[in-house]
Amino acid sequence: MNVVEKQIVLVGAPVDEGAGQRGCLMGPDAYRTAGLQETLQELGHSVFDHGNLSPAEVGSLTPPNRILRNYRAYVAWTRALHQKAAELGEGPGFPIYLGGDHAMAAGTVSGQARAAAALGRPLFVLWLDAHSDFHTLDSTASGNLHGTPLAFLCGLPGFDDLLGSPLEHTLKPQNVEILGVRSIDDAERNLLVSHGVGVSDMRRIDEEGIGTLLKPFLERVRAENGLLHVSLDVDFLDPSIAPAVGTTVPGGATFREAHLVMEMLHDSGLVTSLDLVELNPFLDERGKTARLMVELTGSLFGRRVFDRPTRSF
Ligand SMILES: [Mn+2]
Repeated sequence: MNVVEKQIVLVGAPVDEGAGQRGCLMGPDAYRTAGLQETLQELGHSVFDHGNLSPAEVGSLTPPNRILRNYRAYVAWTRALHQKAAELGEGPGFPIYLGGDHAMAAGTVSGQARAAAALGRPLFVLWLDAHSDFHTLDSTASGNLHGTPLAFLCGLPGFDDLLGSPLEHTLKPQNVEILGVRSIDDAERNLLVSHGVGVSDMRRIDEEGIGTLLKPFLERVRAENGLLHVSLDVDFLDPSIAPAVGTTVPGGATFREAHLVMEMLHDSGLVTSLDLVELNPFLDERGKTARLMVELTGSLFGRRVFDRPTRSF
C-alpha cells in the first residue's frame, strides 16, 4: 500500500507532574533524539516540529481532594494543551503530542474533541494502556493525576477547574476503546462498567487476538465518519521491550501485537491525532524504549516491519 503524504506537526508536552515519579518531562527530547522526525520524513511525510509547550498561567485553586498531587499543574497543562489541540485539530496537519505523562491527554483529547465538534464529526479514542486512567478526583487512591484524564474526557463530575467550566465536548464512553489493560482498581472497574466504556484486557487479547478485538472498533469509527485519536501509553507494551515507564505491569503487549495494532491503524486511514505518553527516559536502557516508540509511530505512518527485500542466493 502506498503511503499518503501527511503534514505532521510535533508538539512537545513535557508534563511530568501527573506521574508518581519524575522524568517524563524529558520525553519529547528523547523522541527527537531517537529520530522521530527523520523516521517520518523517510516515509514520505512532511514534519514540522512545533517545539515544546508551556503550561498556562492559572490563579490560585483549592484542590477538591487533599490527596491530589500537583493539582494546579494539571489545570495549567490541560488549559495550554486544550487550546493548542483545538487549533491543530481543525487544521490540515496531523498532530503528534510528545509526552509527558498521561495527564496531558486531558488537554490534547479535549482539544481534539472540540475541533471534531466544530467539524461536525464524532471523536473516537483508542486508549492503549496497562491502566484505564478512569479515576475521578474522589476515587483516586494515589493522588497521581495521570490516572484521571479519561474520566474527565468522558464527562464524569468534579473536573470543572480543568478548563474553568464544565467540559462541553465530552467523549461518548462507548466511543472509547481501552486496549491492553491489566491493572484496574475496583472503583475504576465500577465506573467503566456503569458508563459503558469498551475495555479489552490482556486476557481477552490472549484468547481472541488483538487484531480481532480492534477490527470492530475501527469499523464503527468508519461507519460513523468519525475522527480517531490514539493515546499510546508506554506501559501498554511489555516491560521487557519497553522498560522506560514508571508504572510497569508485567504481561503487556508484545512487539508484534503492538506493531500489528499500528499497521491496522495505518491501513484503516482513520487516525487523525496521536499522543505518545509516559516515556520516562531516566528509566530507559540506552534509548531502547524511545526507539521502539518511534518505530511504532513509523508503523502507524506506513512502515512495514517485515516488508524487506528477499535476499537471493
Ligand atoms: Mn495511561
